[in-house]
Amino acid sequence: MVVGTRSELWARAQRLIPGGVNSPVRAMRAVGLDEPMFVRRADGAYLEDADGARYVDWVQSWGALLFGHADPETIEAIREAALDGTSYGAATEREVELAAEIVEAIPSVEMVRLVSSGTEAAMSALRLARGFTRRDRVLKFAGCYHGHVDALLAEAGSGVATLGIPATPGIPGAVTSHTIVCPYNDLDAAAAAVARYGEGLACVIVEPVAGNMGVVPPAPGFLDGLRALCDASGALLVFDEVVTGFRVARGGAQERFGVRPDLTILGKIAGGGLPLAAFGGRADVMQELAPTGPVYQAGTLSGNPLATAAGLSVLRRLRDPLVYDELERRAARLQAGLDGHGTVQRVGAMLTLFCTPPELGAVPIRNYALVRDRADAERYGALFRHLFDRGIYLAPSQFEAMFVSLAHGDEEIDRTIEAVESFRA
Ligand code: HOZ
Repeated sequence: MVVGTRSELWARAQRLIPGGVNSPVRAMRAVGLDEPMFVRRADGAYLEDADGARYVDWVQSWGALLFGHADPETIEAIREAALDGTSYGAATEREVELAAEIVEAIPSVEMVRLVSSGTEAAMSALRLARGFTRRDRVLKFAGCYHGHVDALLAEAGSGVATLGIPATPGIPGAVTSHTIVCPYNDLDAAAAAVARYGEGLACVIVEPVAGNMGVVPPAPGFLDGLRALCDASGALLVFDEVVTGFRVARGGAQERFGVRPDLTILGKIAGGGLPLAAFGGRADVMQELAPTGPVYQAGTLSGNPLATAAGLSVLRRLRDPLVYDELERRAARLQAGLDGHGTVQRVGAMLTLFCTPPELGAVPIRNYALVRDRADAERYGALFRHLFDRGIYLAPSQFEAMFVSLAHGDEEIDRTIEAVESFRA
């Protein structure tokens, strides 16, 4: 089914969809493109656009795909499920199976509820933290992104950072007045905020490895320090593992760094590339949700049969430790090839090549202010276009990550490294 060339689609899209896209970063303006890519199909490590051009895809649906596009096992699981109906809005066996798989994998999760998007999971986890503690305030970190939840868009990463939006109209001041923002990796600032607001603090929410300002690893002691601050103040510690869950380890960043949050937000890989997300954690907190408790949360498509089938087909394969050994090997090979072309920051199978000026060399970037200061978004745009012209697709923003999958072989990795080596800005 061919409906139009990229340019034809772009012309129509702009008349029909605000900005021509359904999520702002996709417009690719930040990397200097006049028209975004329109994807026609994809397989393994490759995307094919509406004009038939093929690209090595380092976005992989923003990290959702660990086995690459159109993975045969996932497709078969979805096909089989679809034959029995696509949505019931009722309880199913597969959602119990998926919940069991998540509880088994993620160290701190005792109970879990399934929803349809990361934003929905973050919004619900925040409500639950507030309902459980009977407190309103939330502490977040600049450059972290937790979906487009009103209270959490303050100094947010991802598309908000890409477009340089300082504050979004449409969010009442009363909503953000409960949001406190600290610099990432700054435990002293977090401690000062907790000392000041601790009694009213419902939760501290953090990406345990930041992925939405580019990849910024947690400094040694940062996550443990947040755990201690929460224990002392009675606030809940919430890890947003939408990106890191099942990626940096089967049990996410909490397994890799050995810190147990009270609540965890999951998405992306958990749904095997279909719209599914989840939030889970301590049983006593989760039991506060309706219908056992008073905190309301609901959704027609929650636990959707196709999404649970896809999620199960992926998560069951992650029990094999070779998956993570192999992801680590491939990501390390990519990192080694990119080192020397900017600042490469990597945790497991996620990394960012920050286009730091050549005269600076590789300099560690530990927070959002340093990302803004040291990473040259113009230079990243030039690198993006250089690679795009050579059939390699990076995230169309400096404030995102490259996601390594098991579909990326040495050939795709080496081709990417060669293309980066040929870039001269
Ligand atoms: N917020 C997503 C990346 N962190 C972008 C999603 C999209 O544009 O599809």
